[in-house]
Amino acid sequence: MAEFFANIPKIKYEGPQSTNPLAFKYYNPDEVIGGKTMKEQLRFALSWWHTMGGDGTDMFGCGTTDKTWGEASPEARAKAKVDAAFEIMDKLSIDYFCYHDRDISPEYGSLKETNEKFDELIDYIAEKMKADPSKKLLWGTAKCFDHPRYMHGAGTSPSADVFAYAAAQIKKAIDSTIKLGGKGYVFWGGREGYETLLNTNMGLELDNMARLMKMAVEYARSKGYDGDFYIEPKPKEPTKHQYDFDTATVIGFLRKYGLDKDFKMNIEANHATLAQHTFQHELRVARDNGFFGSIDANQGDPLLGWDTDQFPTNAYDATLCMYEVIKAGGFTNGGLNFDAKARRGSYTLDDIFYSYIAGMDTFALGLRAAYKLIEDGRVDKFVDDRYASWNTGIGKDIIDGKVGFEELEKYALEKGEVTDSLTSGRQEYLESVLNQIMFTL
Ligand code: XUL
Ligand code: CO
Repeated sequence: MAEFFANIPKIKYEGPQSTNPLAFKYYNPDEVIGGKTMKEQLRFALSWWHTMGGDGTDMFGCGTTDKTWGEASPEARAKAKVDAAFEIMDKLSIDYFCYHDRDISPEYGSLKETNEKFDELIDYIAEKMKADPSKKLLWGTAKCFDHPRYMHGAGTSPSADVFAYAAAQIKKAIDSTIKLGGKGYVFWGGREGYETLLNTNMGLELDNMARLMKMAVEYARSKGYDGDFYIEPKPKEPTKHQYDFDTATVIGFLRKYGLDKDFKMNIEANHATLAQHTFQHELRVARDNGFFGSIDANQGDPLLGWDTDQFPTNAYDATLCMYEVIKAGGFTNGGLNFDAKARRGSYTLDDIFYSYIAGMDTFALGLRAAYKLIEDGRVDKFVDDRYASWNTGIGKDIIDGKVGFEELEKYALEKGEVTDSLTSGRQEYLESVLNQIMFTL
């Protein structure tokens, strides 16, 4: 089989002093941190759409990277993509991958033909996985937002025919996920939202979105699927308003429709910032409510208001992310999927390796720093102490449900002014502790 990256060696860990651009400085896959190897803790995944298909095309110009993998026909190209993907994963020591159905194999003349060709490719991937069992599917999904039929949405389309078509497509994508042993299935509502309420029955659209998800769960469970379903929140883009706005909104939706036992969150950093939240905020909301699942690791640009899907290089954000992941008990079925693409100007195929190394090292750094932050204990202790008034006395009585408004009024009248009960928030001090941890790793 042709080697696509003959000039790229298997990427090794050389440590923080290394200046070799094709080496890991922080990611040492088999090093044990917090009782597990870094590989087990981080569960890195390759995103098929960006890495194997994304060629730099944007609204202002054509692609800058050749992602044809040397093949002109769609069938041969799809197969070459599989070979190239497995070579990339092998050279980077990435164990997982994620895909949309159409990333694996494009649409052909009819759904029947599309499905047949898709099945062939899934069989081919299954063979490759058999030959190298270290490679696993993190999650699958269906691309129900690309084709013109989905211009008004898929599950939220005003057309019942489109809903049915989407259901058929999702059924097939679930079948493929099960076949490849995936333990995750993602719903990112590509066009599940609206442009104007003047033409939109929002109530019906949300009910229908829930109906589609319920059918997906019933179908997958009937086929023995015991993995997780994820919703990936995003507030806008492509539609003006996306229904899965942010984690809190999605949790409300899942609880309303009784989907909360089957679904967790797939949180993407750049989607968090588009919703005017920090990445850590979204993870915290998920963790506190028992919905932490998986992560799309990337970052946006604070000066731009769209989804730039940059490779994550902000070590502070990665540290606070991994802090939340550790506090959530680590990944179970989820992982860190690089839903990220090299900038249009980083156009060589070798840039795939430079950008993954950058992203993987950033999260390895984040993992190391997060454990250090927890072991150091100053931040956690500060937070515990800040809320100490809830452990005894009136605070405990409130938590235990022993007092109501009458008792609290009596307490306040007797106590008098309470400003003296407060302590400083010490934000600057805590930020300096984080700096100290980051720079003395
Ligand atoms: C789009 C996005 C998607 C999902 C999968 O912003 O993040 O690629 O991750 O559909
Ligand atoms: Co994503």
